[in-house]
Amino acid sequence: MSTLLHRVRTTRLGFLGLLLGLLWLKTLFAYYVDFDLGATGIIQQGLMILNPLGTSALLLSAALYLKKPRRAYAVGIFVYLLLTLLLFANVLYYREFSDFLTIATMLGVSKVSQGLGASSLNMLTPHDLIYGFDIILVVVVLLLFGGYNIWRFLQNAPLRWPHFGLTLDRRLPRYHVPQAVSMLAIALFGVTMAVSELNRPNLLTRTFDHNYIVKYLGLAPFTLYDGVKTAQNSQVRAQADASDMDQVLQYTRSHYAAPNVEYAGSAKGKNVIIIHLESFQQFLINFKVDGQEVTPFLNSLVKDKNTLSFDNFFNQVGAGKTSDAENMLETGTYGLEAGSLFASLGTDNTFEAAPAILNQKAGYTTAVFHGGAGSFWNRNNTYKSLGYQYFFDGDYYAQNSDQTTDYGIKDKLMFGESVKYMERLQQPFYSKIITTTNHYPFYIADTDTDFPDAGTSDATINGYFRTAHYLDAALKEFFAYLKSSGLYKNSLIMMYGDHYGISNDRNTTLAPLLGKNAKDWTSFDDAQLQRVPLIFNMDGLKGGIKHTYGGEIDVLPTLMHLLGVNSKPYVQFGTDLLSAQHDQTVAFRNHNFVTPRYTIIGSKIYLNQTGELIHPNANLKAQITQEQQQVNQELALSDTVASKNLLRFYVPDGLIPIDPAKIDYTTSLTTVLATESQLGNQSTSLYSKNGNQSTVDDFRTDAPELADDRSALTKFPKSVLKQTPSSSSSSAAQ
Ligand code: GP9
Ligand code: MN
Repeated sequence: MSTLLHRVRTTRLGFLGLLLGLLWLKTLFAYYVDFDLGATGIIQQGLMILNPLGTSALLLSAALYLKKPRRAYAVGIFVYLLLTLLLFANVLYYREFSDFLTIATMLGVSKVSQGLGASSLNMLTPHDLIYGFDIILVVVVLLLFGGYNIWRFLQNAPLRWPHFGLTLDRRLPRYHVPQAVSMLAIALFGVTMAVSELNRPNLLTRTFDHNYIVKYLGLAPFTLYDGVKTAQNSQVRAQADASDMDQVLQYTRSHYAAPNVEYAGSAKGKNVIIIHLESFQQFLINFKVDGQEVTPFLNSLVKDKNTLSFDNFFNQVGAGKTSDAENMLETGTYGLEAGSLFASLGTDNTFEAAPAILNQKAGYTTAVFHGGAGSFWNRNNTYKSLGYQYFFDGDYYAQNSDQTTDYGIKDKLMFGESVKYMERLQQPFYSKIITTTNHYPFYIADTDTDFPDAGTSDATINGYFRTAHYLDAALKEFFAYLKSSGLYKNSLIMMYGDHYGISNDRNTTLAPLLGKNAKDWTSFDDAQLQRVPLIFNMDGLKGGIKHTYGGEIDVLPTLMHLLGVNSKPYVQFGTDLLSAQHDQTVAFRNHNFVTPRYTIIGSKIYLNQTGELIHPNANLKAQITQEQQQVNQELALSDTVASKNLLRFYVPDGLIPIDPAKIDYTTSLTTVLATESQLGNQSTSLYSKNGNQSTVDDFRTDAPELADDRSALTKFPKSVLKQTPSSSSSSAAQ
């Protein structure tokens, strides 16, 4: 021990080692006490414990290369102070925003950047002393000695400066020691990177969650990575100007499809309840395992005379998966070629999104319900940019470990617990419920479903039918609630599958269940499986199963026209599925595409009817080339809109640009309740209309978790009740 202390006091390496140790401890303290990183399992815990070491050691090792001892120590101390400051600034920021500081926020250029305002300082807690105790100690001692020296100076006595027993190590570190230390640090960082990639593939390319990057790689790498991205983005943006919109508008205006009079406005003034069916593919509809329907409820719903559905409707997501689907549905623009638009541009881009348009043009209250971490896919920021007034994320739901799967609380509980919030929204509302149980790895306990195992060699496929069956049962319970509470008659319910659940590499195992031979399986078959459901249900809606070809990009104009809202002024790349002018070419994010007759994969052309690979004559070839060009143009224009943030230059139809900084999701509940009580008997919430009585009792469920104790359905979690509503968001609600 004493030799260790001696080393710290007399050698550079020892001193830097002390700084590294202190940084490590402080960071771990922050990880466990202040940040809610949600590390589960030994690998994640291990990575989280190790990740502060590599980068800190690498940065501190810079001090080993300097010849001049004073400079070397100064650099070490500078790096130490900088990393401590970064950590502490993040601790304060996280307390307020449940997110990490981005470079844009630090520079004050981000739209949500209040940065570290006075309110962050109000949030200081006594344990924050941990982050600065060493610095404070050094400063206090120096000050004391300063006073002591002034006194000695007056006495004419020689001055004494405290040196804490520290002697500057004037020797250069031994040959290759600096290099060895840096290499070791890099190796350590490399190991955390590699293990992270194994545990969470595409961590950086998907950047779906700031929490994840910090949990796996650490705070400094997050800041650096974010800085590089910000620099790239701002370079592209700086070159953009309003004239870049011309080409875009030329395309979207000429591509516009007018509403179908049979449907236009048929859902005018109704609530919109969107149900996001996680990983749900169209082939599940009417599919049987062991003679049992996987989705009996949806099967019957599709046959209902009030249901309009599409069976040639495709998902068009890229690497942003769920977030890409949400982006297309909310904005009518495509996701990005690489990564997730929500994650990389969602915080700062300007959007013309459904929540903002419906709120401003048709008086809708807008809200999302999602029983998982709000930061996933950067929803906590992007939803603000889209104009969502309220976001009921995982904090608003009971989160006992037996009630959740990997991505959020189980669907039956999710629907049940959402009711107590939904009934308090002013009507009409535009709302979205994100289900999560039917997500890879598709696990559901026997206590939650008795659906049979499909018996293939792939547990993922077998699980998929069980979780889909569970989701179907949850939908049935929710629909029953909608009907008995009376909400049904004022609402349009829209359901969509976001993307595949069974990935292409598993499709050959699935093939026999679909009546196909695994040997004959081609990329044509993979493409056909990208169909997902799109279902509208409403009392009095003109029902039917439409065979029109279309994709997620087409939903927004379709929905807006059903609601009687003009879509023409907005930049949307899809067209109304019900319109006679609807464009039936479905572009995939990788530029492949499907038309009612052909499926084009790279240079291959398949005939849809037979799945045959065909060799086109000159005529067909020219036609397909032209269609390919249009697909490429549409994707490229959408990418330009996103990467250059072009919608900031284009304010259509008097749409008031959203100020995300005015939206605060920690007060979603309290603001909704305050609005309801301010409006008094003008309030249009279901709760008010029901004579200020909750309709929660109308929700019936066989969820075992709620069999003996239904309190989660009625009680608001304490933490979400104590937030005081901000005046800005309560006025936005009206
Ligand atoms: C989590 C859920 C999953 O919130 O939306 O996203 P995915 O992995 O499907 O993209
Ligand atoms: Mn998904």
